[in-house]
Amino acid sequence: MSDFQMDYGWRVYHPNPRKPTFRAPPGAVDAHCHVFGPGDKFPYAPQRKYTPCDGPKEKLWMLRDHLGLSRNVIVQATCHGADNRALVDALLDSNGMARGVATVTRDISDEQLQELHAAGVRGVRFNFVKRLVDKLPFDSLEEISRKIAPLGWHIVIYFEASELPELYDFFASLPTDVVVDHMGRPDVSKPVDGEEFALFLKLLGENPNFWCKVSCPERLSLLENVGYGDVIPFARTVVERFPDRVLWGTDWPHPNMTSHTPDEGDLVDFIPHIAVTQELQQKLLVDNPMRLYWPEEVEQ
Ligand code: 0GY
Repeated sequence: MSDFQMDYGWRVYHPNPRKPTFRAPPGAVDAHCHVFGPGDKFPYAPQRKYTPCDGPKEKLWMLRDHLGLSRNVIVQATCHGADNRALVDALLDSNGMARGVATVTRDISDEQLQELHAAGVRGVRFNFVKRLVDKLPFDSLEEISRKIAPLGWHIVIYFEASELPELYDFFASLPTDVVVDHMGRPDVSKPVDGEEFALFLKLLGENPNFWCKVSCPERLSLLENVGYGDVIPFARTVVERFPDRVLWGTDWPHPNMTSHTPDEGDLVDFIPHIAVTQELQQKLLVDNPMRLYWPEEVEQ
């Protein structure tokens, strides 16, 4: 029994997601998901902004198989701070079928970075979403960027669309590959060809080192049904304009969702609406994530 009590109103992930209709191509990667705890083994960080339900690795592997996917990229969530033990534990249990994105502090040593690399970590995450983290100074992030660059790692950034004008130059200055979570969280009530999303497309267009996760329609949609139709034009635009730099993920176990409990079957069935040909689906689900996370298995 864990000492941690999940927050009041926290939505536990779906107990019984349906089998998707869409069959992912062989070797498909869920490139954005998390493990939470379990809290009695891997305590949540004292400075966390929320206490989740446990989301252990065994459940993640079961979900992967149920959805017809093959691999995972596990992203360190803020509730674990810079304590990557639950992440590393999952990576080591994955038989090489999971890679990780860690959170680190500026004082991390080269030896600690090497240990994370050996476990399967290939990137760090910088989080700019104010409800999730206290602000970190740019010089700290720059120092971390310099330390991880020689390992060939990339930086995952998470921010809200309204923050992009202020962060744009900093992002463009990052020295590694950069992966944007959830399309930079567009406000999908605004037009897809409007000013706000244009700035995001400009960021991707001007910086060939930038990749984008076309993930989280369940977070971005303002509709009550789960087809997430209002997100489709945004995700489809990114997939069609940058087919070789897009990734997809479930975001299991869906931290901080309040509107509904996503069924991952619906999330998989969203894919053919945003990647409408087999060629685009192959790039989104297999070729791109393999190039970024398992390059040694890909013929260059
Ligand atoms: C996500 C989204 C969220 C949370 C985190 O690290 C986190 O705590 O990323 C969110 O609340 O929007 O990608 O998991």
